[in-house]
Amino acid sequence: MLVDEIMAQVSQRDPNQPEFHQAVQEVVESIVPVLERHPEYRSQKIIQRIIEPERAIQFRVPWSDDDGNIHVNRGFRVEFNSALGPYKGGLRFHPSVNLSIIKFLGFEQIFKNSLTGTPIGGGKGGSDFDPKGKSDAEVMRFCQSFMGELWRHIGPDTDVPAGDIGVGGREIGYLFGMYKKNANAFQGILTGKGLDWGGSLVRTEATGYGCTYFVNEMLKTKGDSFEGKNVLVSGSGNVAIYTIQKVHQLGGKCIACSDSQGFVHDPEGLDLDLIQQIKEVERGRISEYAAKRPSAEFSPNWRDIWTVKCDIAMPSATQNEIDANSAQTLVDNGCMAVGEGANMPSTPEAAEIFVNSGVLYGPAKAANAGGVATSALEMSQNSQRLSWTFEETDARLHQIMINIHASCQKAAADYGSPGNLIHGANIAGFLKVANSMMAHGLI
Ligand code: NDP
Ligand code: 2IT
Repeated sequence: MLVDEIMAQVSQRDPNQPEFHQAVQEVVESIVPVLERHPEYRSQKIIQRIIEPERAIQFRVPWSDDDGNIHVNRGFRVEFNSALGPYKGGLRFHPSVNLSIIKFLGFEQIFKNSLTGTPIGGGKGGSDFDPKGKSDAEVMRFCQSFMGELWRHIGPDTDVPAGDIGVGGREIGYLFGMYKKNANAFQGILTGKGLDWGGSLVRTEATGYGCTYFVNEMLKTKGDSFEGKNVLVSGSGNVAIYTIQKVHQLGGKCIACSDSQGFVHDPEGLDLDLIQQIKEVERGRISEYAAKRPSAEFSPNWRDIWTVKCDIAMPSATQNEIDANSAQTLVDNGCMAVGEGANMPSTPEAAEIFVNSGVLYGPAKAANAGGVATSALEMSQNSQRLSWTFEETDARLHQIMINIHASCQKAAADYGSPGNLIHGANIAGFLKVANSMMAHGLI
C-alpha cells in the first residue's frame, strides 16, 4: 500500500518529526485516487520528490538582551518547492519552533499556495525565539541577527517570507531594514510590509477575512449564511482579530476567543475594539478582556473554548488545538461548520469526526489561503510599483476565496468524494504542482 510505504520512508528518515508526518499522511491519503488515474506521477516518483524539501537552511541567531546577556536561538528556512514560483510562506517566532514544525508548515504551504491560483512556490521559516515579554529593542536586535544570515538566501524572485505566529508588522519592519542594508537594495523580499514602504492594503486583514469568505461559501451550499450565528474563534492574534471583524460584518456573533493562557466567553458578543486595544496596542493577555467587560467570563484552560455551544467554529491559534474530544463536543453541541484559520488546527481524529458528522469542514490549506494570496497580490503590486485601493484588493481576495472553494468542490467530486474538502483541497493543490514538476524534468 503506497501510503504505508511512503510513511515508513518518512518515519525512517525523519523519526522525530511528528507534525511533518501528520501533514504528509493527510496529503498522501487524499491523493491515492489521483495516483490510480495518473500512473505517470507514480513512475516519476512525484510523491517521493514532493515530500523532500528542495533546500533546508538552519542557522545560529545570537543576540544580546537589554542587560547585555547573550542568547543563542536557532533560525530555519525550509525552501520546500519552487515548481509554481518563488518559495513563499511565513516566518514563525515561537519557543515551540523546531524543524518538524517548520517542515509541516512548509509542506502545507506548497498546496495552499497552489490553490490560490497565484504563481508562488512553498516555503516556511522561523525561530524558537519568544517575542513575548521582550522590549522593542530586543526584538529589533533579534530580527537583525536573524536577517543577518537569512538575507543571502532570499530575493524577490527566489524566496519571499512573511509573518506567522509571533511575526507581525513590527518584526517585518526590522527584518526588512536589515535586508535593505545588507543587500543595498530596496526590494519586495517580504510581504506584510508597512503601507508607507511597499505593503499592500488588506494584507493585515487577509487571512481572517479570507477564512470568513470561505466559510460563507460553504454555508451558501446549504442556502445558509452567517446571519444570527454564534461563532467561536480561538486565538486572539492577527488571524483571530480579523476573523471576528468580518464575521460581525456578515451578521454573525463571535462569543469567545482565547490565547495560550485561557479563553473568554462573552455571550453578548465580543467587543473587538477592546480586544484590539489589549492585544494589538498593549500586547496584553486576553484575561484582561474579562476584567474590563462585565458580560464576559475568563477560564484558564484554552482548550475548553470548544465546550461553549456554537453554530460555527473558527480555530485560529495553532496546530492540533482541536482533538477528538473537542471535535465530538462541538458536534454534540450542534456546530454546523468549521473553518480553519490556523494551520492544521484539527488532529486527524478530529477532522474525521467533522467529516463523518456532515459538518461543513473547511481545511486550513483552503480556508486560510487568503493571507498568502494577498501576499501574492502584494508581490504583484511591488512588481508594478503601484498600489491598489482597499476595495480593489479586497474584491480580488474575495474572488480568490470563492474560486478556491469551487476548485476544492470540483476536485472532490471529480475524484470520488463529493463534499469532502480535505480531499478536494489536497487534490486540486497537488495537480498543478505535480504537472509543473513533470514539465520541469527530474531536478
Ligand atoms: P499571532 O501571533 O498573531 O497570534 C497567535 C494567537 O494564537 C495568539 O492568541 C496566541 O496566544 C495563540 N497561540 C499561539 N500558540 C499557541 C499555543 N501553543 N497554544 C495556545 N494558543 C496559542 O499569529 P497569527 O494570528 O498570525 O497565526 C495564528 C494561526 O494562523 C497560526 O496557526 C498561523 O500559522 C496561521 N496562519 C497565519 C497567517 C497569517 O497571515 N498571519 C496565514 C495563514 C495561517 P499567545 O499570545 O498566548 O501565544
Ligand atoms: O501560513 C500562511 O499561509 C502564512 N503564514 C502567510 C504566508 C505568506 O507568505 O503570506
